[in-house]
Amino acid sequence: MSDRCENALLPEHLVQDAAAGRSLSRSRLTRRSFLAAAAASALPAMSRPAGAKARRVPFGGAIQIEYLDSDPAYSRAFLQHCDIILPMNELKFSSLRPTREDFNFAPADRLVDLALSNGKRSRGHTHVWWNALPDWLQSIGSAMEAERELVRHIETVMDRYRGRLESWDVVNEVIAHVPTRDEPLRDTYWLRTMGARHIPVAFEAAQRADPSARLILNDYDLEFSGDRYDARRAIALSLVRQLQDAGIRIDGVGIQAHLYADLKIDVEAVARFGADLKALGLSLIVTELDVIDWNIRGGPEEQDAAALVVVGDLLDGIFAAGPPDAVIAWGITDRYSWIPDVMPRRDGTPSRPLPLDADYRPKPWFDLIEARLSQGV
Ligand code: 9MR
Repeated sequence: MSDRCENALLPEHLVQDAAAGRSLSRSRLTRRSFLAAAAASALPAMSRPAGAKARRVPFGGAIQIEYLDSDPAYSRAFLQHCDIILPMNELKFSSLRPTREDFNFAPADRLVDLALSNGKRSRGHTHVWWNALPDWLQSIGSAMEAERELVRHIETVMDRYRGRLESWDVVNEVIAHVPTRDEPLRDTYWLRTMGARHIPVAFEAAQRADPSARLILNDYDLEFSGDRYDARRAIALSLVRQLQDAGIRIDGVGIQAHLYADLKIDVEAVARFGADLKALGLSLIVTELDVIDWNIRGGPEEQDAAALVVVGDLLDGIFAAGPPDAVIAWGITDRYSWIPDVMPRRDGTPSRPLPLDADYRPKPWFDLIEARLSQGV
């Protein structure tokens, strides 16, 4: 890795770009969500388009291995509703690398095989993350040794799944939660040990290992209204530009879309973000869609109504710059989700984060997604 890359990702460059990001040209957009929502809610609750093939933009879901055997309806729901099925946790560093010597591919293999043997597609999540790191890795303090381990990891994993995982979240959540001028990037093991150059190093290794995979920078809180979100979007754009300036390929940005139902999506800013990325040759992909309804008062009807607005607004922003690579939910049914564990509803009633409810019935917002993905606009 050249010095150029190292310098190109110094924080001050990021911050300069972050400020410039706010004056980017505004793209025109139409607000379709309410019309589409009205049309969608006229559909009978159980009706689904004939199947995945009818969609112009693929829909996917992240699957958890722990429920495959205990709940047969679970995998059936993924097979019925998804074009893309990806392992939620089994391709993370700590799952694949319980020890330094060994790679534990069996659980990920099972999920990727489930997808591909049923004519579905799959993708990889994720190489570089601050979380899910084994202790043995975090005890490595030398930059050179950490880089060797990172590159070996990416090369081995992508080599194994070459041609089978169509895209990879090469880096996940590298932007600071609350970015500042001095600290635009998140304080992680990788940043502390290797500096910001772990980002170009990871993308370069990924490109070498599987040139056919689309390489994605994935992050959260890229869709709401407010300075913190503006800054996070600007830093994402800055990272893309800096990678490109250093001659390193990046194909898209993943908007995780863990959507707080009580926050306002900045539809125009998302549209502008998508347009700016498009101008750089990149696309958007929605990677971890679910709805956080902990602050929504009332019952299922109010929860689903709030979810419909926030999902509709997100789709308006995303589609304004053209169809995304895919829309992927972080699960499929309310029966299994991380949200009630981490952000339970204040009144103790069940959360409703996912496209299907706990009895596998589609929500109105899933009908809206179906409509938009089928139309492709
Ligand atoms: O939903 C995932 C949960 O099952 C895991 O225990 C956790 C730690 O590996 O990761 C969760 O998924 C996260 C994803 O990998 C990155 N974005 C935030 C997701 C929710 O925490």
